[in-house]
Amino acid sequence: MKIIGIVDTTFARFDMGSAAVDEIKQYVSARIIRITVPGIKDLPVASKKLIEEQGCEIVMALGMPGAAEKDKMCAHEASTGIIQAQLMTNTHIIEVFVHEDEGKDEKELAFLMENRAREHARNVVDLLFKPEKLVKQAGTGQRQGFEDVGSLRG
Ligand code: RDL
Ligand code: RDL
Ligand code: RDL
Repeated sequence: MKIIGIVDTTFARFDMGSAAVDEIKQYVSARIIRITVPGIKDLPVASKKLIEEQGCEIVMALGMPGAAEKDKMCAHEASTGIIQAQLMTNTHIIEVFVHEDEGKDEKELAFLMENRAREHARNVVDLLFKPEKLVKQAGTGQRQGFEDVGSLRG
């Protein structure tokens, strides 16, 4: 059975990990290993450990960069670390970040965090089980959370 890793953070203000696990379970039976770390800068090594020590074939790294300038710097550093962990392990780590200032209020932020987690969970399922489904969506302006923007017309 394929193993999917889920890492999320206690810093985030919505339980994105649970949304991702719930979504994956609706589509496939895979073994899911979930861990939670304090913040986004802890995601790269946690993801790498899931791949190298627990045999995960793909990992979702979910987190919420805060709205302050230092949080955006932190998000860039975390992102760079996640990319480095992917290159070191030759394995996808799907980064699911929702910036705290992407929602106009708490309700919209919660909506976005849940829906981006669920939509990327479906990307993870497709990457692992049906990569040809993503090829069919090439160039279609997919977004996660809010509405898709679509292909160019003209
Ligand atoms: O290793 C412990 C912490 O340094 C680590 O958990 C950081 O990711 C925590 N953190 C910050 O220090 C910060 O300035 C976070 C943010 N901003 C942030 O915006 N989002 C986080 N963590 O998830
Ligand atoms: O690993 C899953 C996603 O994090 C990854 O696919 C990102 O490349 C998606 N992405 C962003 O998160 C973003 O903030 C993209 C953009 N901006 C962008 O401008 N163009 C993209 N992806 O192709
Ligand atoms: O153009 C509006 C948004 O698409 C843009 O602000 C994106 O950068 C928002 N975004 C992130 O900031 C991010 O860290 C997105 C993702 N991750 C993502 O994974 N998928 C998105 N947007 O559609």
